[in-house]
Amino acid sequence: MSLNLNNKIIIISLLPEMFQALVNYGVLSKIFSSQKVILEFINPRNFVSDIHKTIDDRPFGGGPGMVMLAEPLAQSIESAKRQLPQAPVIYLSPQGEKFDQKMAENISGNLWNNQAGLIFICGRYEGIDQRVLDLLIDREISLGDFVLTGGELALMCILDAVLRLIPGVLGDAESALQDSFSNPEGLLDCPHYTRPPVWRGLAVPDVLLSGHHEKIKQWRYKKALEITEIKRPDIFKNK
Ligand code: 4GM
Repeated sequence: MSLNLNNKIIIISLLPEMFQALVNYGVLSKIFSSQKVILEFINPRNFVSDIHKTIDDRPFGGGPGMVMLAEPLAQSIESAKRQLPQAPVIYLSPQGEKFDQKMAENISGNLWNNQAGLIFICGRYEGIDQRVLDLLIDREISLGDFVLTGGELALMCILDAVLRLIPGVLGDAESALQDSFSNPEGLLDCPHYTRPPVWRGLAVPDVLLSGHHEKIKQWRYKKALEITEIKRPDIFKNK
């Protein structure tokens, strides 16, 4: 049996062009141009046979909006699974488990260490036929308690959060470790300053110019605690 190494992410979407925003810009673009991670798209429209290219229909039971047809999605997922048989099939929807930094670390580690790949489904309209969820989806994730016109933007946010954690993607090896939520205590990040030392009458805190690394570390930790208590008491009270 051959070793099945795979950094491939298959995205099932009616609007694959939207992902150019993720692929072509900023530090993440390198991960794709170097083929460290490979994105592949499957458009469910390619599995529609009728001349009108129907991809959605009115919901049984009535009500506003349209629902994505089961069969083109099922064929898209099955085609993806033939390529990545071990990959989890993940659906983005407002009904999913709430995404956070822990989940980003988990998915990133999974992609990088298990090499099983990932399969994502982006819904449009009011969502997809429930039977696709029942039969073919392993996991449902939500970016937060709000509704978008499609899952694509939510998935781009999730991929950005996941892929920036892959070793070597960020310039400074430590910068991901110090982020809000990612630091060992799960606190918000401390304030940052750069040149000039005085700007519009506002001075950078002396300690940051002192060169005293231990004192700087203590100051940053104290600020992170203060900021977390003020801005996110929900996180702070669990500390
Ligand atoms: C309704 C049902 C994800 C709408 C299923 C997708 C928000 C999120 C959609 C769907 C989405 C989110 C498409 N809106 N909060 N819109 O992560 O896929």
